[in-house]
Amino acid sequence: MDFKNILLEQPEAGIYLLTVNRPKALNALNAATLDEIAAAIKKVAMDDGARVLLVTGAGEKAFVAGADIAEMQNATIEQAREFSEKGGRVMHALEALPVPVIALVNGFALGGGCELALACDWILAAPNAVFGQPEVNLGIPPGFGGTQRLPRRVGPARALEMLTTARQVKAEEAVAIGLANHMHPASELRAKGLDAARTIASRGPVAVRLVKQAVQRGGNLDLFAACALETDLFVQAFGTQDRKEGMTAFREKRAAKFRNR
Ligand code: DAK
Repeated sequence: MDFKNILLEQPEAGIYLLTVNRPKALNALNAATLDEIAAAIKKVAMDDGARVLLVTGAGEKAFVAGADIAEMQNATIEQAREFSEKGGRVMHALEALPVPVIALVNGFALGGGCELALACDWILAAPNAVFGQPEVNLGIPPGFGGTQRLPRRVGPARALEMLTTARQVKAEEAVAIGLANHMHPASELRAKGLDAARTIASRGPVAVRLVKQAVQRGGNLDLFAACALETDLFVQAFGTQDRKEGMTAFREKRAAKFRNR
């Protein structure tokens, strides 16, 4: 695929790396970039061999510094709605990918950039990572799901503080409040992301996909219904060849050879 604003690579079998690639604008998300991210997500979603998607930003300064302020400055109300819906669809599609998605946050993750990171399943942060929802400085609330995903990640009180004051949160604090899972030196961030991706790729692929489904869908249900959902997914896995292979390999004291079947 011919992308102008992103890179989509496959550094290893089953592992995709999406890089937002507009470093001169600190990787700000304009409409064209959102379209390309949507196309990349579709490609990963349709690849049966996909195991993990890593998402990062080009350059050393920013993951994504937000929605493109220059592009949206003169938008009409109709265009604003269109843009917000487009961004919303991209974040949903990312979140709904059947495989885990890990954000590698290597600098500013502000506004739409923070929302992009939040649509990923978890975040690894470099020490220079800065998270924030500065939209109130521009006279708008977040438009790509920040008011919904941030409180679900860090709790309503911490989210409301960030959303209403525009206070920026650095990497160490992000880890402390559960916004990011781990902090790694900038020079090691990509390698650590690949390590995590490799580990996931070595596990039972059907099981990994079902785990993601259980956590995401179950989070919107009461505990009883969520545990019933877990049982359904467990039973679904039990009929697979991979389940038989996993248990046989354990008994034979060898590594399992999973086939995503
Ligand atoms: N959009 C466009 N360009 C950006 C940008 C952005 N969000 N952020 C940075 N840039 C550009 C700068 O304009 C500059 O371009 P040139 O002047 O060189 O042409 C270049 O990137 C380098 O930035 P700086 O010179 O400012 O670099 P500094 O190191 O001095 O500062 C900074 C870095 C990240 C602190 C600063 O650039 C900054 O404050 N950036 C804006 C951060 C921000 O407010 N981001 C949130 C945007 S609001 C909506 C739907 C969704 C949203 C909004 C509306 N609709 C429904 C319409 C979402 C909103 C947001 O994301």
